[in-house]
Amino acid sequence: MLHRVPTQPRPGQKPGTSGLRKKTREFTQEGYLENFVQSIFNGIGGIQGKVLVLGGDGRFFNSEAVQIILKMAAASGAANLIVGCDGLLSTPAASHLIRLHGADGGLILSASHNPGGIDGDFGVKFNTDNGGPAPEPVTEAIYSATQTIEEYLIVDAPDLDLSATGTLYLAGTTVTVVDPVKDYAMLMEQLFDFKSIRAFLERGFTLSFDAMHAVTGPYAREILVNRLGASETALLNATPLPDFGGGHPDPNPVWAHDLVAAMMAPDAPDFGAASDGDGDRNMILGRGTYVTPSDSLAVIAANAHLAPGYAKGLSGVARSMPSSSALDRVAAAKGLECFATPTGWKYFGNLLDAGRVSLCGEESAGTGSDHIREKDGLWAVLMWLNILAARDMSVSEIMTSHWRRFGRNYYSRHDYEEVDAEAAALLIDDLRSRLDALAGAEIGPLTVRSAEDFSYADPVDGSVTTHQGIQIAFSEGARLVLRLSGTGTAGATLRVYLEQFTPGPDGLDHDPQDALADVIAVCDALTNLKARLGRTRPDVIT
Ligand code: VG1
Ligand code: CO
Repeated sequence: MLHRVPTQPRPGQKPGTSGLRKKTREFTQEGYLENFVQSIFNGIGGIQGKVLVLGGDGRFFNSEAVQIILKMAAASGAANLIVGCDGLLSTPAASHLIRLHGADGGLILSASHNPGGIDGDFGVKFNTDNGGPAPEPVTEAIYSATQTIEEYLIVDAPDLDLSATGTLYLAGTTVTVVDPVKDYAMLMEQLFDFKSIRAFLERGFTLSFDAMHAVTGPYAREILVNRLGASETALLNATPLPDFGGGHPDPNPVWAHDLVAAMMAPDAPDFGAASDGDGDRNMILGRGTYVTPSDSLAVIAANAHLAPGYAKGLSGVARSMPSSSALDRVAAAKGLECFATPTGWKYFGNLLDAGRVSLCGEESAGTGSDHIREKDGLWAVLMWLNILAARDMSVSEIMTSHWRRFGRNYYSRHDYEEVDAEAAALLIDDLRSRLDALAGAEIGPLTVRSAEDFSYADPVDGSVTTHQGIQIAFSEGARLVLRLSGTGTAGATLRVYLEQFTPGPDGLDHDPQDALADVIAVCDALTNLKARLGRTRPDVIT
């Protein structure tokens, strides 16, 4: 039975950096999810006869949302929904399935690294037929559909049993329930030298992987334990939980502190890693060593050819603008084109599709390649294991040799979370209005070389995206970036990105916060941000 349910637009259903994220209690309100999902269908010109991939990171409301979306897709005439068993799919696995099946797109249910549970966050992302996050014109069309919606369509049917793989039918729609892990694991086996990684582990190289009670647990078990022979005890928090065990499933030194503490101990494993809620982020550690995501990207750029899937070299590389310039140094040495894009994976899509780049990454712990169109947490872990096995070195040896060769880009991000949205917007506007006057200014120990409100002209389709963060470069090799987060669900989050280059060979082993002291002080002097935001220190330092 098809129902046409009258509805009214809900304010604020505007996708941010990565999909629509709201408090779970808002998403679970009668009709809220339905409005947004119908607006996705309407915004992309309907889904009659289309094939869509569907799954999520298992957070609270995942199962209910999957059932609702299946019934709505059937009501709107979708030909086929490909859904992970129990409604689970990591973001990278969903991206892969879209490409593998030539689907028209996919819906991924996740608020990524944001906490889950009834008092946490929920989210919905729409990916297009290239497997990547919907680009801006598509999210704009979806947003505008949310503002005019009058009804949504849903069939009245019992919930489907998604606990086993197989084919089910819902009205005229075929629902294919797939193993969420298998195809993804096969793809990883094609890209990396599993034989040499397995042998490396057999020789005694030890590792620890923290799935943070999120979606990568089953993926890590299949790949690291079953296929690569790591011990089951190498997996931490590998059972997905609807509230991620009460934690933030964000793989950084603050939220994955247990793993980081364990990795700093003298008896630590050789290698440590973690992934986020939906499996697209990664954190890389060695015994006594934390690798910043920007450095990890640079190391991968320098060594990717050691993995079979990348043996012929990279076509080009890209990083988000706030990410450190460590990547640029490797690119210059290798003669590779290097792009700086706005924050958010959607901006890499055109470059990847056009073959201009085959590796990209963000300072927020996202790294990936042209194998899919999303960042990919376990991919980064396997890339590191492949590099370590091929070079037979420790993580800290790799980092030291990398810095000796390329110099070190000290880097840190300071986040001021849930601050007053108006005060944060004013702070940015104020700084923006002073940018022209800043060039050449001496502020404390640093001299401004350039100051801009970052805008990006896509080299493939020429589209221009403006206001993507304030970027100030200093003659002394320092850089400061400020922007407002587009993934938060309460107040505003101001992100301050800090960078200082040191060419070496001396001065390569400072504490990053010390090495960044000048640019931190200059940021305070320029913005007076602590007073303006009423804070004494950042909430999160990564
Ligand atoms: C953050 C990160 C950004 C990342 C985005 C989605 O966005 O900074 O680099 O692409 O999250 O990641 P923002 O606007 O809050 O800075 V995921 O793993 O949370 O989907
Ligand atoms: Co994520």
